[in-house]
This record gives sequence, C-alpha cells and structure tokens, in this order.
Amino acid sequence: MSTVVGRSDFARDILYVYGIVTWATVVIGLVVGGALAWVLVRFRDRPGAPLPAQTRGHTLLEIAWTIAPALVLLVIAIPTIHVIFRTQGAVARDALQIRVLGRQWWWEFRYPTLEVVTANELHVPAGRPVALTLDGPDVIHSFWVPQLGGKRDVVPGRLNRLAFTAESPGEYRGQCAEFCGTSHANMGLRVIVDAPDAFERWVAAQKATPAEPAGLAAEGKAIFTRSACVGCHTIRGVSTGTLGPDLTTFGSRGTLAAGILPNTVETVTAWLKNPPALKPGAKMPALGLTDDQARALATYLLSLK
Ligand code: HEC
Ligand SMILES: [Cu+2]
Repeated sequence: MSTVVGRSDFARDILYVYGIVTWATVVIGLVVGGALAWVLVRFRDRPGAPLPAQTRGHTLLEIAWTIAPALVLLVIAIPTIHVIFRTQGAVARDALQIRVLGRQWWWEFRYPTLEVVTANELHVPAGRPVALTLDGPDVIHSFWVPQLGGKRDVVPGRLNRLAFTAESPGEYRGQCAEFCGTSHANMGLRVIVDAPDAFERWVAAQKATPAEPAGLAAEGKAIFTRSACVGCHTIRGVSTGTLGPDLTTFGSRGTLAAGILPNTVETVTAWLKNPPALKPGAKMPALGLTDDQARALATYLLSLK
C-alpha cells in the first residue's frame, strides 16, 4: 500500500505533482536553513563586537519576499490544477464500467456490461481504462488503492467517479479510508490487474454455471439452501439475497470477509460458526451451525469457482 509507487496513469499524475511539491520544499528548506545558519554564525555575539547595522523598512526586500512565495505557489498551482482537471475529466469511451458499493464492512463490485457481480476482490484488465462509479447503501466510506490512484469518497446517494488505467498485471491492496464504524479497519480490498486474456478467462469463469457439487460439498449446498443464508446471499441459480456478498464464485477469491483472512476451509469454517468473533460488528450473525455443518458449507462455498 505504497503512495510513492504509481502503477496507473492516475497514480503517476499524482506522483508527478507530489514530486514537484517535494523538491520545491527541499530547495526552499535548504535555502532558508542555510540562510539561517549563516546569519547565526555571521552575526553571533562576540566579546567587544559592535552592534550590527540595523535595517528598518527595506522596500526591495519587502517586494522580494512577497514575490518569491507567490512564484513558488504559482509553480505548484499550475501542475496541481492541471492534474485535478485531468483526474476528474471525461472518461475514455472504451472504458470498462464498474459500479463500486461501499458497505459496512465490505465492497461490492458490479460490472453492468458484463453481468458480473463480485465482492472484495476487484478484477480489472491491464492497459484498458476503467471507470468506477462509487455509491453505497449505508454510511460514507472511501475507496483507496494507493498504487492505482488517489482515494475517493463513497457517499450514499451521490455518484462519485474514479477512472484509471492500470499498467501491468499484479495485485494491489486497498483499504476503506473513511471511518465507517466498528470494523472500518477490517474493510480492506484487493485489485487484481489481469492481462487482457486472463481477464477474459476470469469473466467467463464468473459467468459459467457452477458444476453440481458432490460429496461433502453437496451436503453443504443442501444446508445452504435450507438455511438463512439464502435470505442474505446470492449464489446464481441457487439464491437471490442481497444483504451480503455475492457468493456465486466465492471459491475464486483469495481472501475472506474483505481481506481479513486467507480463504481456506479452516478460516471459512471458523467464519461461518461465528463471524463477529473474527470481524467485530460483522453484519452476518452467528447462526448456531455445528462444526460438521460449517465444514460442509465451507467445502461447498470454496468449490464455487
Ligand atoms: C443477515 C444476513 C446474513 C445471513 C443470514 C448470512 N450472511 Fe453471510 N454475510 C453477510 C454479510 C453482511 C457479510 C459480509 C460481512 C463482512 O465482510 O463484513 C457476509 C459474509 C459472508 C461470507 C464471506 C464472503 C466474502 O466475500 O468474503 C461468507 C462465505 C458467508 N457470508 C456465508 C454465509 C453462509 C453460508 C450463511 C448461512 C449459513 C450466511 N452467510 C448467512 C450476511 C449474512
Ligand atoms: Cu471505512
């Protein structure tokens, strides 16, 4: 989560302004510090030294130290304003549209043109502009993936936008950056930038009808369909709940519950038994599952790729 490593056009634009401000500050700091050091040494009190010349009201100096800071501000303002406009500007026509919903305490990602819905792990293709529209049903959150660009608030009832083009395949961590309640700190996210063909494969896998599970996973599916799960979670072809993350391809995600744990049978079983124990305040209640039920469910959910 480094702010000084840019891996998208947006992040590089910001780094460019950051660089100008940093160097301007370094130069000014050296000049002011150097002048101060020189004055301290040159005019220090020595036994018997006369009082140095006293200056009051020096027009040229007054003008100089008014103009100099104005010039410094101008040098900083021009690229800053330029980058502000560029990062808020029109979105490329071929941009991939993605709707981002910040929810207490996880992220939902919808790809309207691809008819894909997922959570907490956002896949985008490298080299293609993506246009995010940010919104949410509960409180204010902030979407922040430092290496891909500046943070942008997610405000209920207001459509905020964020566009960037990721440069190269990789995995980039992000975090909700606006305090949003108990598990704000546990509201991470991951952006997985795929090579274009890998992205196509990912989309195809998201849309494929999952194979009918067998063995323990089949038991898990049976428990899922007769439990409260269906009221809150969508699994395409199985249930249509919308209070929690879409689980249609849960097994293809690397992490659990907005990045708090890796996705394994053990962690998912522990989660299903008692979500708030792993994530304080989690909006999924403990449902009184036995160890065996939770393990069967975890096996089923992880088989959904
Ligand atoms: C009252 C609604 C509700 C019910 C009932 C419910 N869940 Fe959840 N579930 C949620 C919410 C909300 C989250 C997101 C929690 C978070 O990450 O903060 C969640 C998260 C999850 C996750 C993690 C998803 C991810 O992308 O990391 C899994 C897996 C899960 N639930 C499975 C189940 C199963 C299986 C059942 C039934 C035994 C169930 N849930 C019942 C609301 C619910
Ligand atoms: Cu938050």
